[in-house]
Amino acid sequence: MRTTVGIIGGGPAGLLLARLLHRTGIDCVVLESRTRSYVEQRQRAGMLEQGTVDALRECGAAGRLDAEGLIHQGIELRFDRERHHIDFPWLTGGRTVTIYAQTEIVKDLVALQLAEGPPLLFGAEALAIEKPESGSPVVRFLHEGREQTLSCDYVVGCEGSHGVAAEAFPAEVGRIYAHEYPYSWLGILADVPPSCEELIYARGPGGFALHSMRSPSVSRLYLQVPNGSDVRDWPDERIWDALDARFAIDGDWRLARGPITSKSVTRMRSSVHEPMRYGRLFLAGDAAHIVPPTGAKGLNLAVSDVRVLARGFAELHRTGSTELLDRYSELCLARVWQATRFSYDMTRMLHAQPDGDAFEHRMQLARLRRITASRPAAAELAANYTGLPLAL
Ligand code: RFL
Ligand code: PHB
Repeated sequence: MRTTVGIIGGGPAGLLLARLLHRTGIDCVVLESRTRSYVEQRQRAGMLEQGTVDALRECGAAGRLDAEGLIHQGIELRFDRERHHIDFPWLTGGRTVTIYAQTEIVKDLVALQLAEGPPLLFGAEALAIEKPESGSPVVRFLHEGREQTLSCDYVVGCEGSHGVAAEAFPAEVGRIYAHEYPYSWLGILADVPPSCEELIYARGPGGFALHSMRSPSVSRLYLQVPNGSDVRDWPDERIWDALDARFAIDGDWRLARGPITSKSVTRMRSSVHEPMRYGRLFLAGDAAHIVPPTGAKGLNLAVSDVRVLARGFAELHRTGSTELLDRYSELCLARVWQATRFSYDMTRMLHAQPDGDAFEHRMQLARLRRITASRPAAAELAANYTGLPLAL
């Protein structure tokens, strides 16, 4: 098999890149190791920046998003039994965010790609990338029980964390900056209407909790738990009791309970792979960087990476110039480090330290008070949360 751009991974990054390339007449092939139903069911992100919504619209994949996405004007911060609204349009000159599940974006993109192309192979696991530094890199992959090769002009690794693409960087070229956090998130989906109109980020007794949603009848909630926690130690009652305690405020507000349909534990980490390009090989999305979910940046960063890349390939196709492709790593990393900083700060501000450090807790409350008392401090949070501009 031969193509211009070989894309490894059919998550949001790989699927959106394929769509953007296809629309500019550049041929590509997507190799996805898992099955269609697996990638369409994997529960993950839900908060989309305006730039992410724009990118999906630009490539004709936003029909359902426009009909079903929930537009949010802000978030709520809770601490010390108080609630505070952070008003995004007021603080940012009119910006909002949209709640639409990653599972639905993936379903929309998969359906379009299977109907209109380019080729998308499920059950196709990339094993290695050969000659990434040369003019004709080759992806070795396993499909239908036999090893095959895909010869490309360029390869883009969109295969999420711990991928084969980063492994193809020589040790002296690639460097990973990483940080582990001493806590995890227990995430649940529940068949109950959300008890809020906006997302609630709470620093309550015992730690962090987040109330998000998937639709008017499905809630998505997260709870800080110790690293190594097992969902079997968290029966439904224990989860609802902990959520109740962390969201508690003075005044009447109640968290509605309902049947929990899914539970999972996610570790929190930050990592950035520098550079994001080696020869004819590019990394995009989680393959290049991981952020803890507190700032809701992972999916949005994956989308901004592939927007830069798609523009670079379009410029090459149209004019023969590699100028934009040559600046890919530098352009993306500037935004990636800002999102990494924001996610780190949000995470540190809202989670209890496992050792219960009282000084650290006071620092967190002072930061939260500053944000809720000062317009410039709140505006800084709002600008980062709604998404910093793409430097293009
Ligand atoms: P993905 O989604 O991991 O997709 C990678 C795909 O590559 C496939 N693959 C391979 N295919 C072929 N050959 C191989 N060797 C392969 N190895 C892997 C995999 O099967 C998979 O289909 O990466 P991508 O496309 O870069 O997208 C990144 C996002 O998924 C991720 O950043 C977000 O989900 C992070 N995230 C959030 N981001 C947001 O912007 N807003 C949020 O509100 C948000 N909430 C979250 C999140 C992530 C979470 N978890 C579980 C980590 C909430 C949670 C709990
Ligand atoms: C989600 O809806 O899954 C979600 C929203 C905001 C976050 C993280 C996750 O910060």
